[in-house]
Amino acid sequence: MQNESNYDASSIKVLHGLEAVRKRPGMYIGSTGSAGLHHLVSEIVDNSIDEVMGGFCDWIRVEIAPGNIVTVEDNGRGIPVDEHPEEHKSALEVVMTDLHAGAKFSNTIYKTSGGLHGVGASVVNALSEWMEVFVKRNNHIYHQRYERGVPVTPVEIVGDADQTGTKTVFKPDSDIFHTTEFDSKIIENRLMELAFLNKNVTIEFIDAREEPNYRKVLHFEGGINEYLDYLSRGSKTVMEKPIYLTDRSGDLTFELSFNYTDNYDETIEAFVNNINTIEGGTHVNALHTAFTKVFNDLARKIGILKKNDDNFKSSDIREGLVCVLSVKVPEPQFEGQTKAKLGNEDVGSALNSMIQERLAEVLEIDQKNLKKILDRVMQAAEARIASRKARELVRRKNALDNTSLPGKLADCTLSGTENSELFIVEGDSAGGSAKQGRDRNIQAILPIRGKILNVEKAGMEKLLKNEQVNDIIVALGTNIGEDFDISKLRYDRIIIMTDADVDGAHIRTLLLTLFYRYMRPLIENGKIYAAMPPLYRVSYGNNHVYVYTDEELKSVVEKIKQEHKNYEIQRYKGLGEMNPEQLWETTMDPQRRRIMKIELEDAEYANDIFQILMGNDVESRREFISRHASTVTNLDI
Ligand code: 0RA
Repeated sequence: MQNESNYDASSIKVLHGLEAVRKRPGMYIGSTGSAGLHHLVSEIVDNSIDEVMGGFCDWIRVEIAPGNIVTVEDNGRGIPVDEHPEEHKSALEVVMTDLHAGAKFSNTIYKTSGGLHGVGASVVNALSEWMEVFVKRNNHIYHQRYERGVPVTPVEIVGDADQTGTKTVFKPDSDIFHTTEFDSKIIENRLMELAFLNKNVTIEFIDAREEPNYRKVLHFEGGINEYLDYLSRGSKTVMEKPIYLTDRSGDLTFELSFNYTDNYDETIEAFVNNINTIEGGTHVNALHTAFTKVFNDLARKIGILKKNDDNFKSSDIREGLVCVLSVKVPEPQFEGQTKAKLGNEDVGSALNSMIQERLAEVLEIDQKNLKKILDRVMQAAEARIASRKARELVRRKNALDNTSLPGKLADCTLSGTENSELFIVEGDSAGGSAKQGRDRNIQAILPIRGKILNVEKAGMEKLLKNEQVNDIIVALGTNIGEDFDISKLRYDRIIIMTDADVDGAHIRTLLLTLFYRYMRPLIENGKIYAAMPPLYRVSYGNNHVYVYTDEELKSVVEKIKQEHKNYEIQRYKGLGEMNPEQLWETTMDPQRRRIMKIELEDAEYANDIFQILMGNDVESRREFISRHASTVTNLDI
């Protein structure tokens, strides 16, 4: 029996609510700019995702039509349409018009409310010029239309259905939003996140404003592991496949996938009930704490950290980390600027112990990946320590004397200008010739001794303590690791000039590894070169010619023979055999010399060799030596 006064009361309440939303839209959706506009779509899609999480739905279609009209359709159970016991109207109408019905009608315990999310379909309805909902349920299609949140038709049956589902169509109100133009990239990105996080759903996205229509089907069988591979695409990963961890404690669940790359920064995508928490929060802090604890414990256990070594710091375990964390929390509290930061302390502590437990369990079994990860973390720790030392050294030197460049450096008068060059020269004698032969305006010379080799056997950390390496760092002026600053670079080009022999190859490998690990932007910006001194000098009659490769030698000799001349070949064993003029002519004169730009792959290769030769992975070293027998003979190990 219809109770009139009750009906009036509920209508007044609804109108009151809609008015509040239209008066202060920012309170409900954050803003009336582009972010708020796109939030409308998320809000409707999230309702369908709730249905996916409940296991009732596996398909969602999102379409943006001309006029920026949005359609969101799913094959869930359909919003209930039967009469609401207290309000005496269809449950559908209550969900679409009553501000507080959203949470009550949510069929998941993982509420998205608390921040800007989960405000419900009624808020989207209130901020739409018009909205229409079609519900397939009980073999019927039910329909209702609203304008600025107010129903303009009753809920009525408009057709037959042999399936269930919900379709919502709406046009954002241009009286409310500064812009009603949707950016399809923003929507597709959000849908892609949802498809990665819910691997059993297929999401179709259509931008029908484009001709022909833009259409994308999003379905990721691999879930967050596939998300992880997507995030690390284009980077070199430490492990072949990501590590996946999951656990539950009461209603709190987590899923985590991670890998490491050789990048300096951390990439972490963290979600709470499918909401991207871009500001982090207690769950992300828990992850960092758990990783740091477990890696330190295991590093001590297997002897990578020795008794007197300091622990790895959180920043060490974060360098190069790529991670997707998805947690489900019954009562999330969202904080921060954009309400995208999780505040629940209890969630943090529970997650911390769950992640520790699962991580330790997996890595104790997977010793191979454990070693790979700890090597990567160790590399970050070494870079941190080295850069602190370099920083101290630079500070100390500056304290003594403002202009205290390394004593061995013969600087150029125009350092810091375009075309200025630093030659890092192997050996004091070649260094001496280079100093005499150079163009002192633009060419600086830093000789380094072959002695640098001795520390190689002790690895990179020791190398960084080496005085000669420190000289290089100070001469370049950029500092290293996290303190690296390319704007401080004192030369336009850095040219490594080594002999074409064993020691030369060694030094080049070391220097390239140093640049690759601690000053990578130098390589990325094309600042590092290798000099290419000639291998031969061929004299004939009163002439001579320098020859840089063995193939060239053949053709040069051939040519001289044809001219029936006598000739003599001198093979250069090292730079030291050339006098200053010869060195200038053949190797240093910008007009005549040959130099080779070092690409990232070259340095990466040097780093691999260094790693294999210096690392504690005996198996790889043995394999490498047998595979590269000839190269290794050259490297003299
Ligand atoms: C609560 C109960 C039931 C369905 C839904 C919510 C529902 C809401 C949305 C919003 C978008 N798509 C949706 N699909 C389903 C049905 C409960 C039942 O059938 O027993």
